[in-house]
Amino acid sequence: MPCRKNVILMFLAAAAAGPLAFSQPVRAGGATVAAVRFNGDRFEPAKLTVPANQPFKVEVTNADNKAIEFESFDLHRERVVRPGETITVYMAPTAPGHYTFCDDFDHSVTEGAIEAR
Ligand SMILES: [Cu+2]
Repeated sequence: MPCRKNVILMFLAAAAAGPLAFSQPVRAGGATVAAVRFNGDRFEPAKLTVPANQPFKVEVTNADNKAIEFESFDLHRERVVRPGETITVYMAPTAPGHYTFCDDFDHSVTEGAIEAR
């Protein structure tokens, strides 16, 4: 259970990241939430940064008019996201590293990545 001090330190760390702050995850209800949006041909942002060794959630919004399958082979998750839908994918505590995700329905879509650190 994280204490308030850790939450404040996380916000300070996010603020210190400066221009990258827009892609920093939000911590709500004890778990980090990182949001990504599929806009028709790519995921935005292309890279999500989350804290290592802590559970986190990825909110995936599909802003396109066709279904996608949000898939991370690295993190063992796959979820269909219908047009206009936002889903939440729960992730287990993850070792520091770089983990890719893709649209498993369309491999021409540029892969995104989750950076745990
Ligand atoms: Cu799949």
